[in-house]
Amino acid sequence: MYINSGSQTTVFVTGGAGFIGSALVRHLIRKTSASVVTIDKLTYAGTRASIEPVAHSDRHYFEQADIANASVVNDLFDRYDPDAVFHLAAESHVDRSIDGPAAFIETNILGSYTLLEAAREHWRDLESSRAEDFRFLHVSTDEVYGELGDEGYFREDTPYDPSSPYSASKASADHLARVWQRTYGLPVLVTNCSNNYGPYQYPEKLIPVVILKAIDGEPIPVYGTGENVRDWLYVEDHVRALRTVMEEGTVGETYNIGGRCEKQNLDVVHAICDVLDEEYSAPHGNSYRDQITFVEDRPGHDWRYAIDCSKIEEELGWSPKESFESGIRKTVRWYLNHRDWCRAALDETYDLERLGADKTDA
Ligand code: NAD
Ligand code: TDX
Repeated sequence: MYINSGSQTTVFVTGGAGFIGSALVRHLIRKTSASVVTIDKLTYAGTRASIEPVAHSDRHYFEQADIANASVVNDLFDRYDPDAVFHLAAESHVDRSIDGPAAFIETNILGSYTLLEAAREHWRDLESSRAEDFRFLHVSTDEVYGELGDEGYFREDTPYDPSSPYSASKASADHLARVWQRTYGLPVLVTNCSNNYGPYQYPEKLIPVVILKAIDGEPIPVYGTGENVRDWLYVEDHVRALRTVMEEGTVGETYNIGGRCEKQNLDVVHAICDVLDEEYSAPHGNSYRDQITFVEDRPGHDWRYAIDCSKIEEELGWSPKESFESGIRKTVRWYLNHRDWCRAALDETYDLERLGADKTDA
């Protein structure tokens, strides 16, 4: 399925007003000739400001819609007649899933089911060459595999063993997506990716929380001992991987995507503080590292994630390009230069306080 094929291609991006989705929408508008329909409910995590850079394009359409609403979703398939779906819409924050799992079940499981059914109905009615080219890319996470000890890597055949309501809901959706291919023949592909970072990430995840807490002069919260390990991937590298899998991937297959960039949380926090010390020195002249504060651990906190991404590297020729050092510098600079975007993202319901644990320990 080639997005820049001779005829005009129309793609859906669910969750296109979120962090990764908006990076994908910006990429597709700037680097391809496709028409792009962003479908997003605009929860707390989504904002049209993140797709504003491409909003002027006459190939971009925005639809505020809930993927769990079957009649609305069916109507979108009828009206736009898409050739492909990138499915990213989700409730995505582990800590929020601990406080309130219901929205995760509704969007990640029921929403994915609703979208798969609508896509199946649409695909069944396509004429044969378009039906053959149609693709549904279900975007998921490495968290479905559970946690690793100090050794080993997640591979595509690693058994699922989720630890949080978030990862259990994503695992459930992954199973549904694969089954819609095996049972009904819908041309589904699945990707499981490691932790992303970069511009436009909602300030509830580790990296934007650390940047904003640091420059606000607040304690920087590190869960537990700070020794948990994540495998970090710059968001633009993820977007390239998604396009590669959409265009070159084999239907029915799963591709793990990772940064080959394992870091302990404390090392990530130190790296951010060091860039800030260089680029935005604190008024008191101390290092931002002085603000690091160890707080109560996350319940069910997975110890280590690390992706073996050799399948996508060897079969599809993708590999991560951005180094952590340059990616984190770009990210810190972006947040420093986009305080308005950050302010707009925060409100009376959430203002960088601790989530997913007893509030008295924040
Ligand atoms: P995000 O929270 O920044 O964005 C999610 C978007 O989905 C938001 O714009 C939100 O408004 C929208 N949305 C939520 N519920 C919806 C619904 N019912 N209908 C329509 N839209 C809805 O998330 P993200 O970090 O960009 O993650 C995108 C996808 O990638 C998710 O599926 C996530 O599980 C997956 N993923 C994320 C990471 C990561 O590190 N952030 C890593 C691997 C996989
Ligand atoms: O304030 C914090 N302090 C802290 O120490 C926060 C928000 C997090 N942490 C720790 C917990 C994790 O070990 O940092 C690590 C990263 O935490 P998050 O940014 O919440 O990400 P994580 O839980 O690893 O999940 C992310 O990667 C996989 C995304 O949020 C998921 O959507 C994705 O699927």
